[in-house]
Amino acid sequence: MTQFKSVLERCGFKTAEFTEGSLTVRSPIDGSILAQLQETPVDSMQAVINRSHAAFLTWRMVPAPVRGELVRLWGEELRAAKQDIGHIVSMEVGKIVEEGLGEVQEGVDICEFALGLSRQLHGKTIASERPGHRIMEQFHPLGPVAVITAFNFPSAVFAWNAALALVCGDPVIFKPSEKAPLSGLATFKALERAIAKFGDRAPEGLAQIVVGLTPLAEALVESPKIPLVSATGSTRMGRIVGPKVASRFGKRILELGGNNAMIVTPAADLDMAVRAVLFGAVGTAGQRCTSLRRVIVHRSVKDALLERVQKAYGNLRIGNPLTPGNLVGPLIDEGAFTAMQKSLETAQAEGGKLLRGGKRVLEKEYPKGFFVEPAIVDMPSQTAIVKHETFAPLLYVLTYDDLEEAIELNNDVPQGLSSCIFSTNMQEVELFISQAGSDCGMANVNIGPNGAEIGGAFGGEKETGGDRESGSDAWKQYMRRTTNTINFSKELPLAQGINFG
Ligand code: UN1
Repeated sequence: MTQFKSVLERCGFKTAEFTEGSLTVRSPIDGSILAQLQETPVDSMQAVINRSHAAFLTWRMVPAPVRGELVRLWGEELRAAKQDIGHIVSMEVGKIVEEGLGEVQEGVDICEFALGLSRQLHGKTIASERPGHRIMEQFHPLGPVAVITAFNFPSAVFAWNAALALVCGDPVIFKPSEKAPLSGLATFKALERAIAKFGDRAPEGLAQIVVGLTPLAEALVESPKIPLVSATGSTRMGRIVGPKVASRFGKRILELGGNNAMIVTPAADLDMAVRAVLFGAVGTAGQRCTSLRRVIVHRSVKDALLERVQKAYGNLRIGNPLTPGNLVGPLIDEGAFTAMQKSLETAQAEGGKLLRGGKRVLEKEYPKGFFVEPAIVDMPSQTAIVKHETFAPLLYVLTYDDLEEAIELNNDVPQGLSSCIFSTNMQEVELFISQAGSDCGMANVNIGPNGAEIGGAFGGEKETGGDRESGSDAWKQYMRRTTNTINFSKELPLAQGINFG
């Protein structure tokens, strides 16, 4: 515990900040109290939002490449604090050390991406049909951006959003999950240090964090002064946030549930597929929105694949995520464990055969830690429970005979985040990534559904929300586009050939 205190202190926490508040933060490893955080009063939210708006009026006038300098500094701070923030992520969320560090690395990467982007926020020049006219578009800063994140990526998802928002000229208000506010705070404090180094070019209130429960998020979602709300979490949450933001004509980025599948064809390299199944279904204890939930395997290779997968599962080390060599940490809380048990029961009632796993382990050592054996269930068909996202290491196996059928199964779920195919047959691969193939936001070939790089656009279709964040041109959502038609002739011709008097 004293060691953890010194990690927090190195990350910039003052003792009173993590010892005197009303919000209890516990470690999922052993249930111990990590911090008592002060909560942001709900009645201060209007002031927070007003400060952000005032900061916007200054920040939008700072040239974008200068704004890029701020995210460069943030990236440096994250690099320097990588071990400490990664450790906090492990303690607070139960990720193994490698994955805690990987999460901070995503923050570093997006800062570098955003730095380059700060010189490339450009629109197009478009040919006009009228003589002596030119059409061009500009991207202008949008306004304050609210970033509401989930427990499972408490550091990276804030960084994805904030790095882009800041170079785009937008202030940010961050509401981390109440289940993992410490990792968010540590990431935010790195940004504060960068802002301090950046100096008075950064207006007061450029980046703010609010710590507490749902009413804080509600204030952000409902405020017409927040033109963009970026929210990551469950589909249930998205169904509340989406319509509320839409009713005031705000923009939103929703990153909701996933139900990600892997198709394994007779032409697959099975060794590679097994490794991808392992990281996909078991990594982060199955608590990524991109975690592998379904394997759709060709009947002819099913036994061979399952034999190898089961063998690999047998070698998994479950335990304290801070101990090197352990690959599976605890679930976030008891609720997650109960939900997994319920899904396992339902799956078996729907005809599934439990091949292995599902039991709670290490109960004696960690009476308050919910460690579980990753489960595999062989399903006779894609029943109701398989279409439901269970946020735990629970993998369903489905069998197919021809590829069209496998693609149909891949698509026949309400969620549309990520998907993948393992095949060395180019016809199978091309079909899977074609318009007649996977309907997901991400369709991978010979890699698993999870662990995306920040360079690509991240997000999915259907109940996943339909939006994109991180790389590619996701930045455009953090800006407003103006189309400018400029007449440099001495005439006033109308478009569409209209003659008006
Ligand atoms: C999430 O689970 O909310 O692709 C995000 C991945 C990570 C991000 C996951 N880069 O698995």
